[in-house]
Amino acid sequence: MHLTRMFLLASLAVLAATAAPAAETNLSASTSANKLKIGIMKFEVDPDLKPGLGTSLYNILVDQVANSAVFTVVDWEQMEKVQKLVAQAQPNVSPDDARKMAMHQLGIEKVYVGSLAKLGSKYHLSVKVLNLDLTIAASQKTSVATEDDLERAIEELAPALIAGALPRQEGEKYLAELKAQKAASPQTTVAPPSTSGTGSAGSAAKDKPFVNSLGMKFVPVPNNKVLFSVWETRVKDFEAFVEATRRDMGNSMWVVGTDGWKERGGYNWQKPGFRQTPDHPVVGVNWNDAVAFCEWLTRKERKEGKISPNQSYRLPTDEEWSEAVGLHEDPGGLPKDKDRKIGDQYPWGRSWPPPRGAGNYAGNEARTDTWHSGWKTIEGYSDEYPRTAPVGSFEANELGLFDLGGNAWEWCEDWYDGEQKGRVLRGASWDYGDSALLLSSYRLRNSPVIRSAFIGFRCVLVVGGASSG
Ligand SMILES: [Ca+2]
Ligand SMILES: [Ca+2]
Repeated sequence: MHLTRMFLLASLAVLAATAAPAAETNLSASTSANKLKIGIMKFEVDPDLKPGLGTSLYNILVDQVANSAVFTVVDWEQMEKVQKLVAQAQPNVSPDDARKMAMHQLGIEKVYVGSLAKLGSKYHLSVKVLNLDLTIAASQKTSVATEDDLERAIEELAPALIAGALPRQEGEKYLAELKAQKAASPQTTVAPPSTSGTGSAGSAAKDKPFVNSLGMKFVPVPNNKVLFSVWETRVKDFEAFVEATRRDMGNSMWVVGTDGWKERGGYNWQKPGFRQTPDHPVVGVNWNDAVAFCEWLTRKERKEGKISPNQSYRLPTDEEWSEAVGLHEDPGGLPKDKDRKIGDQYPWGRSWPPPRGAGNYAGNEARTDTWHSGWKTIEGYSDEYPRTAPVGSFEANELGLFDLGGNAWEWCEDWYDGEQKGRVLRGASWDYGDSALLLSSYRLRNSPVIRSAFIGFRCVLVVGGASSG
């Protein structure tokens, strides 16, 4: 018991130490070198509302607050991690006290807590700014008639919320400056969705893909209402997102070494332990990062008129991914129930070992000086890439999709099972060489907060007015 407690306290110290230095009180928000540190908690959402709705609103608020350049943002994952450690180390403290202590440890001065409920036919959105002692510093509320109005609603609340977390005079100054800025630069007119060039989203075909603002290409998949990105999301695509949103991508992730796979400090998506060019698949992104990328891209391209208001990016569902890889499974049911059920189909066909050029898996080439010697590689197979390969280095499948099998594991939207602890990943990756795990029907599951050098993602574009599943 004693040891556990000591470990927890030590972990807490490490977490607090890795956070940026604590903000000083009464600092001026205009001195960017010494920005106020603010925490943003996950939104509390009525359980009967659409899953993911709260996360979308949370991500928009994070974007807005980060883009205001007034605060340093600490996300809910880190807040909750520290809060949990406090609670474990000191089981007698109340949840409120644990939150206060977590805020203190992280050097946070204010925290946003949001909630969303549906009463009658209206959606009620409320966001409060809490002080370090959890008293309310400011609060904003609004009601809207439809789910589609919520994004705009939180965007409209954001300036008041940002001002509300600042000392009063600075808040007023911030709002006045924002108003002046808006008056000086009238909104650019929104062009209608592009229908020229290589094809609009509505008429995309294998030989006429829809090309989005980042140069990602999308093609249809039979029995699907979505277009699939032909590639895994690339480093350069993800870089545009991180630059625009200043998302905190952390400084530790799972990487392979001679001692196996471990979470190690000093690594992130830009530095996963091997060389990545802009055209390599981004790895070291957790499920939440991938979802935030899709939501950012949706907002960006709707504003630009690149996609229409009823089109959106998201992760593929488990069922959609199966169709993309040519696996026709019975509809419905949990991914767990379909795991390895079709036992003779691989992304390249039915043969084992894979034929030459089947994809980027762990062949003999993977055994480099940072490889764990106990890790399996495929007997009788090798490709040119010991780690990730630039997207599209291998042949596309018959739908025109590259690297569904191999290269990077791909996050899907679904939970693996009813426990709702792990999200589904499909397709295996550069470090996998076990025949059972390379099956098209194999499902890996992982916590949505795990960042690893073998995990990336692929986006789909929802076209038309159909709602997602
Ligand atoms: Ca390889
Ligand atoms: Ca892949």
